[in-house]
Amino acid sequence: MPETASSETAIQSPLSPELLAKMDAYWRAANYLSVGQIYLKDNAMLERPLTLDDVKPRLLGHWGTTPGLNFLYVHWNRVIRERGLNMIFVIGPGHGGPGIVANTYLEGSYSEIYPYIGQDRDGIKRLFRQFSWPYGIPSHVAPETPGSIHEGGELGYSLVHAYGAAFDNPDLIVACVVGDGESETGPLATSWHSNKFLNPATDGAVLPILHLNGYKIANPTVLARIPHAELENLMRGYGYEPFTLEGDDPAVMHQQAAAIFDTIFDRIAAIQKAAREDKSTGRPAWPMLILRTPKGWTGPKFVDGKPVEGTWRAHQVPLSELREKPEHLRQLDEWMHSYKPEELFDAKGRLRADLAEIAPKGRLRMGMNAHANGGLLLQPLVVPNFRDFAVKIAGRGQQDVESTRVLGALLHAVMQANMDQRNFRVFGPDETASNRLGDVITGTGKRWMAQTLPVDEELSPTGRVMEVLSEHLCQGWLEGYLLTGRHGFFNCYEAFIHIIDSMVNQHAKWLKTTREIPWRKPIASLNYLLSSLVWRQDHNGFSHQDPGFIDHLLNKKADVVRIYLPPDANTLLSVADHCLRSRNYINLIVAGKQLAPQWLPIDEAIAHCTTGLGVWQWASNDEGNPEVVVACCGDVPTLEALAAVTILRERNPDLRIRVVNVVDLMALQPQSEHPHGLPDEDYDRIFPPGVPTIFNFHGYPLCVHRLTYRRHNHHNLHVRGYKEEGTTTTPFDMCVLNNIDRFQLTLDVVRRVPRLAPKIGETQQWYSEQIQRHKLYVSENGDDLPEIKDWRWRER
Ligand SMILES: Cc1ncc(C[n+]2csc(CCOP(=O)(O)OP(=O)(O)O)c2C)c(N)n1
Ligand SMILES: [Mg+2]
Repeated sequence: MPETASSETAIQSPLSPELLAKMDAYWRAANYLSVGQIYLKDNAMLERPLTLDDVKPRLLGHWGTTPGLNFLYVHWNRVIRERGLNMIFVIGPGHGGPGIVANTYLEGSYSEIYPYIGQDRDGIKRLFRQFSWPYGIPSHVAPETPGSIHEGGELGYSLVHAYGAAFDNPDLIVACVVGDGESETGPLATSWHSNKFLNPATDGAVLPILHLNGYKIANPTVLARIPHAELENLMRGYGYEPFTLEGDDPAVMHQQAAAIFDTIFDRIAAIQKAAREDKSTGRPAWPMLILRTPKGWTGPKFVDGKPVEGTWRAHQVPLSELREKPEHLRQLDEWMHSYKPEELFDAKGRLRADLAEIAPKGRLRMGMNAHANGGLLLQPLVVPNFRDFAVKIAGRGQQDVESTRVLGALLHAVMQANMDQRNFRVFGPDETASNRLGDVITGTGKRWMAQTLPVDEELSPTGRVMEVLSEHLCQGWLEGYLLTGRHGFFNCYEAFIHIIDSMVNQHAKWLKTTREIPWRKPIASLNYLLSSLVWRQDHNGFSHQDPGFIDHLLNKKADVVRIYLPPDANTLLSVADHCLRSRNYINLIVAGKQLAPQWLPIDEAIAHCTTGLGVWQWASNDEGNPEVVVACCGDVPTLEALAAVTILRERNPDLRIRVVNVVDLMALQPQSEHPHGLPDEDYDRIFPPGVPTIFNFHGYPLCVHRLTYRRHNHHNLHVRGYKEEGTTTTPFDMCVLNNIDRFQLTLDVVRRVPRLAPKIGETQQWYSEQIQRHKLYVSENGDDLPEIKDWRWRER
């Protein structure tokens, strides 16, 4: 294996002089259009001397990374055309948006999607003007950009998205640019390991390109300042075969790039052939490229006497004081003329035909690749009838079941039913079995391309469950998988899903924006199951107790986010079925994995989930006229609420109690705020004005207040929930510590119902005794009181 291909190929010249000239001209055209987007609102073809009137009032965008991206794009175009490759790009330094917009414009995709940006002088003027302009297009490779599945605004997720796109897409090649600054982020650092999960026989290829332009915004990058051999060894250590391309002389660089890309794509083809035709197994060393070029290549070398090209100063807008310094305007004029636009565009402002012909055609153009508009390729998921997996309810609350285990059986069936389509995967950070979803692994296995030992179970190069101890990888792979038109399911411990808070933000933004872009077709929803919940961390304690992901998602747009807390297995089945079939949402399902009582027969469960919240008549005795509403949301809070109801019945037999359970958290919001919101009239029927509600909630209490603050009777809504009290203790003690326990709820009701005021004193006394008894017992016995552990719901 060569040390680097640059030494091997330096003497090769695969490009004919004509093609070399055309590719260089094409690159110049892309650079010209990129600079134009950043600076100009008029005089797009420089037909008259540049004046300040031609320049945008606010200069916004990023030049530094852009010429490198443009260089890559023209070279990708050549290999796509010559080899008929099915290829998409993922741009880590997505702030190089002008470059990708320029290239999709040059290849014609842009004008086909946005006809008002035509292939003429006016079109170019509009192309320039719209960039970073109010109500125009964003500065990054955004959802608006043809061919993109990745914004690249928040750095770190390029490579993981690329791999997600490549899984189960054997004909697809994903060229992924990783910024050298981006490569310092945690998610990117772990993403290199994705190659231990990519099967060359059944998946596509990812070509990582480390864009080593040496700098970030204001600093050098780590990887640019270690010896080159150390960097190559790092890449070898990650299991890649590194190639290096370094230089700044365009003519030399074009030849070398062409030679290296030929070698690299030959390697990819050979790896795939070996795996697919020769049936060789094992983990190949996939090629990757280290591209070492100056930041801001071909831009101003010096500005105000300071070096710019090849430094961090080239990151954003190198000439930014056009109004204050005439010299800057002159330099801009010189810079733009240096690309010789008159050689690139004809009199009408159209890219010259002999240059246009070197771009791929039709669907092979990266801006038109359907994989980057996954909804176009989306096949509906086959979901077997979930009723077949229902728990038979022999008396409410009389049998204990692990709800997520029941879901695991459904997911297994979903996996089997979609085996031929190969478009469904389950992702999890080493917790799929722990979350009781182990059934889904049976018969499909877990994907693993690294070494296996006899002790291993269910690891397989063809496995369809993806397990790796990186929430970032699970999230990013799933996003890439969904964005390219497939389906998936992410299971995670509740407390640790926060690790990807920021990634889900970005996905939510993507979904929100694509809803407003007609050509982007809906994709499958991103489905989360959070289990191993705050209330049942028997092994782990405080570090594992955090229900705050709910609060995090509540900040997102109402038309993107759905949050469900099914109280038992049958409601979980119904919710999961709905989520798996849905489009363009982020669905959060919060459900426990521990043995827990089961409440609703399947038909009731479906009806309950359909309305999202409702009165449990079988647990109520309000006869349409309650004195108190005991509401609950989440499996453990529901159990405690029902236990409180049985205590209240004994202590106050004539008290009219209504029990309300909430599955769909968003139903609490007014309809004006969320499409799932219950109409005010219905809400008032369930929570009658003037009647106190004691609400027992799975997560932080503020959440419920936030959702209901516009509702009537909000002042009479009293919420119990997690208040950051945790440790390794008994399940019931966790409830006690956070005051969501049955004794507390009983006392709350007595305190809030005016008719029971005379009983407050004695109930307070009773409450203290119960808590004392409980504390003593758990301290001495290390377990909950038998009457608590063995408690069962009793019909009236
Ligand atoms: C996670 C994250 N942190 C910080 C930033 C702010 N930021 C934008 S660009 C940039 C430097 C990126 O450097 P590099 O990846 O090398 O890209 P390039 O040099 O190609 O512009 C930074 C720090 C960001 N976009 N995302
Ligand atoms: Mg950089």
